[in-house]
Amino acid sequence: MKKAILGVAVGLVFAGTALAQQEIEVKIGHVAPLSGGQAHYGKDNERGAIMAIDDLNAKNIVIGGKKVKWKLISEDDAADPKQGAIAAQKLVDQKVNGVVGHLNSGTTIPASKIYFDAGIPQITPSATNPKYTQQGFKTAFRLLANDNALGAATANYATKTLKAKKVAVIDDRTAYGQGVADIFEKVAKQNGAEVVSRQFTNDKATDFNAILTAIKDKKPEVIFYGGMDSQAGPMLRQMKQLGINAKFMGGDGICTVEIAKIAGDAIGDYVYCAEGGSSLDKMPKGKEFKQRFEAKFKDQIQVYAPYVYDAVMTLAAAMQKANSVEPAKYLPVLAKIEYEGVTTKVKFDDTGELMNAATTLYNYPGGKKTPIN
Ligand code: ABU
Repeated sequence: MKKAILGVAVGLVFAGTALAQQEIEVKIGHVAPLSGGQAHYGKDNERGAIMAIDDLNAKNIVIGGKKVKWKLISEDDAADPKQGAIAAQKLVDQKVNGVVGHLNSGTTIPASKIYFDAGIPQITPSATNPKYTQQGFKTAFRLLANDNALGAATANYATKTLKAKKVAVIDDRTAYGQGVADIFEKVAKQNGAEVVSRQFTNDKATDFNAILTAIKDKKPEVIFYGGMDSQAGPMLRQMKQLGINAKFMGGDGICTVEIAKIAGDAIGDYVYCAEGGSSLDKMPKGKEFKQRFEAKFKDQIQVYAPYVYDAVMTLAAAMQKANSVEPAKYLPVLAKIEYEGVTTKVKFDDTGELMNAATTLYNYPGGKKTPIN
């Protein structure tokens, strides 16, 4: 009798060991600014990734005959290109299976060389500078429209719908801010507008009185700002104090819920921004995602969380289809993937850009981010 019990116990131990051997851990790297003035964007992105990882773990996915345990490894690059490269190397050293990020173009572009050299697939859910996919890196993918679309959409709206003849342009000298401002300027000029002033600042600045005073004298009907909400918010307040009543426009970097808080009573329907995807209401699974996100985090989506969610899910879908979590094996499958995401049907062109990416314009009547197309 004792022998039989011992036999069963030994059998259970072996079975347990065998089961444990049947599990693999898949590491998804995520990089965004989790500290500094852009931490609210980074936290939002990280939440999108957490939600995806939790959903994947709830599905008991088996790849290559082994049950997968999905693990998020989240790094802070503080929106700084040097810290971005350090974070990328850390993820490579930890042998992550794929990367979602970085958030900023200024960190995503230099980091993409590190992932390319390591053969690790990378999907950015938010960096919009076109150069990212123009480097010939087969590991680089983007899940939303780039600055060519955002700059053109805002310039066309300014000149064709708002009928602006005189515009001023400011940028924060980052890869994103300067890039999107350059495209706005080019398209506005093509449409016959005069760029009466071109000014720049940086992504840490809070005092814009000198450049706004210079712009005020030129009487533009529209001021375009290439940069993030952490500068656009105080800039709007200072515009109001100086009595500048031009319309204010920007790309997706200012298209947050947070800008209404930062700008206070200087936000309104004269503030416009362009985002590289559909509005939540028009996304295939946007409404459900919004509900689940708000219930889970007791907070609103800032801007990119649904794209981050889709980026993680797209990597996972490619691994499942390839029946392998090895980057070299699933990368060719990822390049050809067709995945029905929250934000859109994900399919990449030969350079890694999202095909058929939508662009949505918003403004802020009463401080509420509201789609206008
Ligand atoms: N797309 C705007 C914010 C992120 C970036 O491209 O730098």
